[in-house]
Amino acid sequence: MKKALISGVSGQDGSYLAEFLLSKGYEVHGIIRRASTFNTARIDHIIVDEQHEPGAKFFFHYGDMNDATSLISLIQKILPDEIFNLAAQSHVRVSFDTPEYTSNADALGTLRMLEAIRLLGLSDKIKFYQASTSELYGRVQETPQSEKTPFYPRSPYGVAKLYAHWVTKNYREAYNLFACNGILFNHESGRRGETFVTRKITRGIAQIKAGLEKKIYLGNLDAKRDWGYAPEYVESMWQMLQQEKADDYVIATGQTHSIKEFLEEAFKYTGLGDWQKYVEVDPRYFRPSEVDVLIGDSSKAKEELNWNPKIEFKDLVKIMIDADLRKLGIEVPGEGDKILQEKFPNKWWQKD
Ligand code: NAP
Ligand code: G4F
Repeated sequence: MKKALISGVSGQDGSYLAEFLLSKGYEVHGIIRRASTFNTARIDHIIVDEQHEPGAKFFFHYGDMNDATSLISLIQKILPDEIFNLAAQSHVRVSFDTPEYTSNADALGTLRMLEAIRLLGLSDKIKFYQASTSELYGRVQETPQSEKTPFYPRSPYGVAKLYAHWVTKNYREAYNLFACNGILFNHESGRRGETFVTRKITRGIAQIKAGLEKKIYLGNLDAKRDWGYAPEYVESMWQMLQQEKADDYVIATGQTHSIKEFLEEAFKYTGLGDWQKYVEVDPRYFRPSEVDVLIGDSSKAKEELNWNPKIEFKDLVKIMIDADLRKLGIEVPGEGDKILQEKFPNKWWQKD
């Protein structure tokens, strides 16, 4: 049985990836950091009471990207076949407020993980996945962005992830570690963090419908993103580590839409009418330097990994709205559910 170690297992991607690997028969170990409140809501359904049961396949461990010893001892104890490094301070706006913390966790944290593998003499035994990002393209140097496009990050988060990207590549070249960078464009779901723009909108709409809120306060509505569906994106992470040779891949839909378009689609779907009645721009959410437009070219992943996303922009909006309405016990239009049933008859994740 293969063993995987996932940092950031309590996050959107980590929780889906854990479920995906369990469906593939892996023994899955996740790193969780200590918090003053419960932070396992996204994985509670896979933890259940099996943690100490014979035959259990999912285990979590306390650790932190800012604590090298915790990473070394976990890797030594678990001896995973594959490590997925997904832990990060992943909020771009917040990285302007906590640049040092973000750099420590996202840049040096990746180095700590790589050094742990090397110092334990496991460079030829472990495969390593790094959660790289389209934020590296920042002020874009060409359109669409591919693995060959030069980087120009625009935030402390982007700069920290640039270091992580290059140090991963360096350990591949210097120590022959099987290490891949997945350059993933934005991907969303019902599990998306509540302060990212798509989820802020879909959750805000559900709250308005429930009579709990009257308005949604947002920042720059003109930015454009290449948004895909998270479960499909985590599958690509695993696919990268199953190749003959380690490499870097862009994962994207190849379509781009503005925040305004997201609002239009979302309000139309829920029948609330004109979004402008419910949305106010609050400059607090502007960024000191913005990434205006991202659109990815994932032809390499299509060709080499056979990775083809099924969920398009309009589907994604409906899936996310259905999920947020359901969470508040409100009647769900159900088109999102139908799309999921049609496109993923054998879906491996248990909740959206
Ligand atoms: P997320 O929901 O914010 O999850 C981040 C995870 O990292 C959480 O489990 C968080 O723990 C953990 N974490 C944060 N700081 C940590 C630390 N110091 N030590 C240990 N764990 C820590 O992010 P996501 O959307 O799943 O993204 C996963 C990864 O992909 C991130 O590295 C992100 O930067 C990258 N990425 C995301 C996207 C996207 O569109 N989603 C695109 C490209 C790249 P808590 O639950 O305790 O906060
Ligand atoms: O949803 P966002 O915060 O995502 P962003 O900045 O693109 O970053 C996400 O995707 C990256 C991949 O490219 C990941 F690496 C990163 O970890 C994260 O998952 O913002 C998207 C856009 C931005 O242009 C932002 O200015 O939406 C704009 N926006 C407008 N109003 C807002 C808001 N963003 C947030 N978070 N909150 C707002 O109220």
